[in-house]
Amino acid sequence: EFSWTAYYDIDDINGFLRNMSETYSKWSEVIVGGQSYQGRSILGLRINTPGRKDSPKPVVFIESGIHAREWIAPATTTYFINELLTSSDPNITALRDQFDWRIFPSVNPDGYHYSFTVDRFWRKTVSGFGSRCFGTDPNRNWKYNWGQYSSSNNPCDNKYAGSQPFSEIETRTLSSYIKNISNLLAYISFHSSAAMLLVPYSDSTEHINNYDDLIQVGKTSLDYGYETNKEERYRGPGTAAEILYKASGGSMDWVRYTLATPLVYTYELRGNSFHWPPSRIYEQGDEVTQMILGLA
Ligand code: 0X9
Ligand code: ZN
Repeated sequence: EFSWTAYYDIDDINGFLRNMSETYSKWSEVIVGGQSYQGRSILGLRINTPGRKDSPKPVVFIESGIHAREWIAPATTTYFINELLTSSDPNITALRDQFDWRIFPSVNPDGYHYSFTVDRFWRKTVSGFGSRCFGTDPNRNWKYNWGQYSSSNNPCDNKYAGSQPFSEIETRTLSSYIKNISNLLAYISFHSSAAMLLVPYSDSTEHINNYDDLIQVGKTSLDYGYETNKEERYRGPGTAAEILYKASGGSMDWVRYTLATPLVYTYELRGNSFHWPPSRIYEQGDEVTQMILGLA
């Protein structure tokens, strides 16, 4: 039985998605966002309660677990799905009804499985498995200013950007799925464990045209989060270049640049070098739920 007091491998997460889609089949369906090197499907859940027929709801896309070892990201994402579908809190049912949700708990399923079974600190994909060094950092592989900052051209490096932009089937297929979404209002990416909120672009200190709005909305989100955890304030919101480090080839920058999506955020959740006690997944699940409410 799936719960939020333990971490689960990819098959269990996908089982949870299927289960939810069957239990709530009127509102939700399993969606395929792409494919992985080892032949897995990148599964997500679409939640779209009936609205007015002539006006499609704005889409909110949640990308989680692009880095394999950041286990709290998929765990809080499934927690959030569960909240959206089962909560009777009027704030949450209103949140559920407000958007057309596309939620992907684990967009690097091979890497995630590898981090479960072989190497707890695996970050990358597993493409080229069998070579002395293998795997590409999927958050350095997107086709926007590829290979510039915090990126390596050495396959042995944890931040290997790949042989070329979109060399990875995961980023290639997922990006084309995202491109085909109309009405994309918000793109949210979950990582750990820096406890910060990042806005585009990650490789420049320049501020984009709606930077002030992004910061204002982001602050409200962080206020909601702090109200819940009352323990640790996230840094930011700000650009990675200003509050973390310059990095290129990330998903959020590609989405913002290519699709001009108005609201694009990366949350770095809490934790200690990617560890977060399973007994406390609930806390970060509630925190993430509130932070998304704050955004909304
Ligand atoms: O370096 C990263 O990819 C992220 N930090 S992590 O420790 N989780 O690896 C920050 C990414 C911020 N930049 C973009 N999303 N482009
Ligand atoms: Zn990460």
